[in-house]
Amino acid sequence: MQLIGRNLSPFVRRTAVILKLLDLPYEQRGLSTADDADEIAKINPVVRVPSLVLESGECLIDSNAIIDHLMEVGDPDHGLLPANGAERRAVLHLAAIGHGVMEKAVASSYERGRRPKELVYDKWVEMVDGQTQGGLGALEEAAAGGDYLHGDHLTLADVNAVVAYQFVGIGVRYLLKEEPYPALAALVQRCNELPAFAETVFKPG
Ligand SMILES: N[C@@H](CCC(=O)N[C@@H](CS)C(=O)NCC(=O)O)C(=O)O
Repeated sequence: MQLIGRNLSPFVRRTAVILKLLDLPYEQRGLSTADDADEIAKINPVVRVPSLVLESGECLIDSNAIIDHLMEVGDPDHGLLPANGAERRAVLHLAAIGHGVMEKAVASSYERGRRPKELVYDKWVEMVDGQTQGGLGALEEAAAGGDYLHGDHLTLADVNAVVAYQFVGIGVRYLLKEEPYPALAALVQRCNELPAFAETVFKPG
């Protein structure tokens, strides 16, 4: 399988973490939407990352669809995502908050980083930063309740939370300045001792 995109993207990184946690072999093609739009367009008409090209040649786009497939083929015991019922809903709920934090943090960094300064809409930045903080606050509350966000082992919820927090540390660093999410920061530190997280940390250059 070929994963398209760089781990700077939280959506790409969370996909890479899941691939590694499930021991699914893959190679990564580190294309960036800013520099390699023409190449990415050949794979995904919406020109976004991640995409996952399967051995069959099929191409999956969007990290949610990709991870849905990876769980189907690689997580038969439902370790990362419970099979059904309240447990599954709880993990998906927390995972969606983590994914939402990624989306809002990416929106904030695009608004500030990709526009000429005079065209940055400060009110919009304030709004998406507030949404990012709202999500991080909810994840902090869940992280403060135990070693994992939900239950007694690592799930998709933890993967998303860790990747989202670390992306905020890159793209919206000022939101973490006074270390306002200590339990989440501790979860990040613990998870980063696992190879799946450590090996996917974005390294510029
Ligand atoms: N919902 C998508 C979001 C993917 C996404 O926004 N990726 C960013 C990179 S961080 C991207 O491709 N941005 C370029 C664009 O949207 O134009 C997912 O979960 O995969």
